[in-house]
Amino acid sequence: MIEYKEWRHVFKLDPDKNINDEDLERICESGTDAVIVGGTLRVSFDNTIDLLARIRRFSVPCILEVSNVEAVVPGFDFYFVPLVLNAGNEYATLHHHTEGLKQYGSLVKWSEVAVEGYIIFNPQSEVAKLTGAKIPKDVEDVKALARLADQMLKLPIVYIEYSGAYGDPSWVQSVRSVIEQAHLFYGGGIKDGSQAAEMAKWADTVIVGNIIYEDIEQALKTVHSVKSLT
Ligand code: 1GP
Repeated sequence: MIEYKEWRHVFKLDPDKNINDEDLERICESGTDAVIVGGTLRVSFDNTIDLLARIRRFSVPCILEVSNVEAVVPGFDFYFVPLVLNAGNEYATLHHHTEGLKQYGSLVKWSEVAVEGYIIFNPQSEVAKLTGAKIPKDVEDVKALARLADQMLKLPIVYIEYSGAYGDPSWVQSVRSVIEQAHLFYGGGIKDGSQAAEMAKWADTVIVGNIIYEDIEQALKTVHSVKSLT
């Protein structure tokens, strides 16, 4: 069983992006709590299984965030299934989840799966475009979505997704203030240790993605700055 509720810091690697062996080793051996494999575009079975095989040389827990049914690969330690709460197109109907269950429903080990209640904030992000996300306009929108995930749907995880843009810490604080049981992930635009630490004040776990590919040294510094918080 993966104890994701104890994680403070996670790296997210995108199967569609290139990372050399040395950088991958530094990420996996950085002291981060886990590595999530996930992306929005061009995530396939082949590029996902390739990345899993490379990460498996290290002992870090490795989790698949399922982006599409074709890219479901067995052999990960755990699976996160995003459910976009502010989707505005067919993603709001859970059509893709139902199609996935038609193919894999009888095979899934449910003790290895958790659903993430995604709230998408960055309108420029690929995931916002893909899901036609209705971006929260004010703090009341934000709190309502957090309560939808936490209290109405009782999802185990709320994921504040700013992918590609650094978010507003006061909105993360607002989500924190209404959550009663869910574990809170924050991801988006973290470029250095101080930003990671700022979001870690309110989020249970901060997720660091793009900066891995842009500035590996800064990416690595986020681990210590989050882990050294009391
Ligand atoms: C993306 O939340 C993660 O799904 C991390 O975002 O890539 O902007 O760090 P960044």
